[in-house]
Amino acid sequence: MSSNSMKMAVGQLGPIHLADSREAVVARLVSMLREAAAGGCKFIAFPELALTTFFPRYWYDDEAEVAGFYESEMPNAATQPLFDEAARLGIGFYLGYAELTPERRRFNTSVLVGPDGVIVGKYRKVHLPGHADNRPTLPFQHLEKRYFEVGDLGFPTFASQGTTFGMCICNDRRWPEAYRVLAMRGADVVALGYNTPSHNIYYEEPPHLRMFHHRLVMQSAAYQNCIWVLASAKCGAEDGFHMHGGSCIIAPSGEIVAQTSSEDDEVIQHHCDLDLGKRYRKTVFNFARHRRPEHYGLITESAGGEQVAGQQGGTEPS
Ligand code: CDV
Repeated sequence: MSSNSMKMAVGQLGPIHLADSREAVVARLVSMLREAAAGGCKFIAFPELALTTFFPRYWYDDEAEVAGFYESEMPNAATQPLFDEAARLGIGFYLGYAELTPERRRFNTSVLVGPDGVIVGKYRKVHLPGHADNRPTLPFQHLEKRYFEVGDLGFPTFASQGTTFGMCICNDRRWPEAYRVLAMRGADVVALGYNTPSHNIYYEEPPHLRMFHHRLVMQSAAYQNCIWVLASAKCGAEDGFHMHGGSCIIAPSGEIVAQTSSEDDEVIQHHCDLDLGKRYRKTVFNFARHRRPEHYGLITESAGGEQVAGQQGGTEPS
């Protein structure tokens, strides 16, 4: 183990039901924070939208009803005990929540908090899945495109606790561009939270593929970008709507080194060697030596999905 190591944790949340209060959820987060600190951890990653149920599954006609899911300040009265306890114990954390800005803009947001209990940085989810229109015939909805704007902060990284952190949120983890930008900005650790329904409402999908794809994207991203990935689920059945667990810590080798075994509140921990990624960065993934950005322009010029110049063969739509 190199001297440049940090014990880090993932704090998975079991279900949060509509009737559960912020205060009750924060008490659960504080309890996991204490468990991680008692184990010697200096950082813990919590889930996406960690303070409420996954409300984008519900259509609300009445804006006033939706308003109750957002935080207009962070920390606030309900979450202050988590920030205070982090400062008392000297442990940093990642927390996802629904953000309402002073301009009444709404984002799916995460914050990185230092071991002094002060916010170091903020990220707003870029890859919003789902739909914006009402589809009442579905078994449940996925209305992130209705309830949030696309994040406007890009993919920033933050120096904290002797390393460099990046953040992404749930569906972002399926997109290689997110991790690549974070790695190019020097991220050693990427913290991410998620709420992933077990049932795919858009097409028939064997249930085992949900977990397979979840791990596949993060393990390959960890290796290809020489980063630690801390992935934290909110899972189990929220008022009957099931979301998968599978929270894990992934090394820059792409290997899962710790994973949860329940679909409830659970803390996993690992001594992370923060120099491990450097081995790959100096060799197989030495970006400066081997990347060829002159051939990647299309990635930022176009979203894809349409015919593009230079495409060869099979150009007729079938
Ligand atoms: N909260 C999410 O972003 N969930 C998506 C689902 C809809 C596939 C995910 O990528 O897990």
